[in-house]
Amino acid sequence: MSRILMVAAAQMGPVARDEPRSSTVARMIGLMRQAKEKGAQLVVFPELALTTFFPRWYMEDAAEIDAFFETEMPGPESRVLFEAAAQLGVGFYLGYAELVEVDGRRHHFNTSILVDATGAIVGKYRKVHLPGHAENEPWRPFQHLEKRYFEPGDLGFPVFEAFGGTMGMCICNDRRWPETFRVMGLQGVEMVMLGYNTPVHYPPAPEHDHLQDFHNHLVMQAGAYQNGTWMVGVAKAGHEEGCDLIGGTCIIAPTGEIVAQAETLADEVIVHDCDLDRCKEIQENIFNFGLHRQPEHYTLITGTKGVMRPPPRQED
Ligand code: CDT
Repeated sequence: MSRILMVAAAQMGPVARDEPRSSTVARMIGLMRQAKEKGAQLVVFPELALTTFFPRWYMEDAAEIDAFFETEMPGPESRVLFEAAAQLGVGFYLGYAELVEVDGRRHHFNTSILVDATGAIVGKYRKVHLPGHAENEPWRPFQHLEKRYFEPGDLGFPVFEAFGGTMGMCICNDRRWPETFRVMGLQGVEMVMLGYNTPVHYPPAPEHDHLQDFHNHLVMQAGAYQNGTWMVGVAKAGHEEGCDLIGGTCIIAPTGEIVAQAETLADEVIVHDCDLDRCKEIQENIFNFGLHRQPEHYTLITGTKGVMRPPPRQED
């Protein structure tokens, strides 16, 4: 039986701070319809897709911050997205800001969910690698306050049997960390979905601004190849509230090759027929983990957070 999954990457152009969620969701339903017309069974949306990328602003007022978060999913404004998906018979990956209360404590996460073609949530991931800083840094032209507004995800990197394969999720900065992919690779992942908001300008090292698109593809192509998995990376792109975000939305084969790529910085759908069995080309050969990995030599990776340099050499 063929395991071909037609996936759509639904890049979004900018979302203004005052754009109502109803308008953003209507744009997403439009993208979903385009994807369906092209034959897609699964549509991948960006990180924090329902709102502007709010960590660029320093805020202290809890109500102002919480207005960017969803307390239920589907919620009042996102329910129509679920209904449209079920009506079209397509699944989707959605990134959003999640606010949950557990044992009287409120938790804020940068979250993604996987929804099947009936509109049922079949997987959830909470972003583990939160970039940026926690306090206002006025020297920056814009802030990146993910460490202020979110806590690190508490679900690890689970994979889900859905859409005829083994599906994994991660979010934006996670793609820069090989550990993200390897933990899913060790669970036999066959397609990793990821949404991102990546500014062109990186204030701590502006000399790397011209490399943002290169680094975006470099890490996703490496993650795909080194784990023999399909990869779908989806941008929120363009000039959003004075900040330029990279595009480069793409679908990557298990060989690491980009097989489809967006051409604009606006709302745009690209698709590809992904043969999930092609993962075997890599997973059963060059990266046959069971045959070739030597985990006894990798203990530093889970035992240490920062760099552990060797002790200084003793002079005789
Ligand atoms: N959203 C997100 O994680 N963005 C980061 C920006 C660079 S770190 C300030 C990224 O890794 O793309």
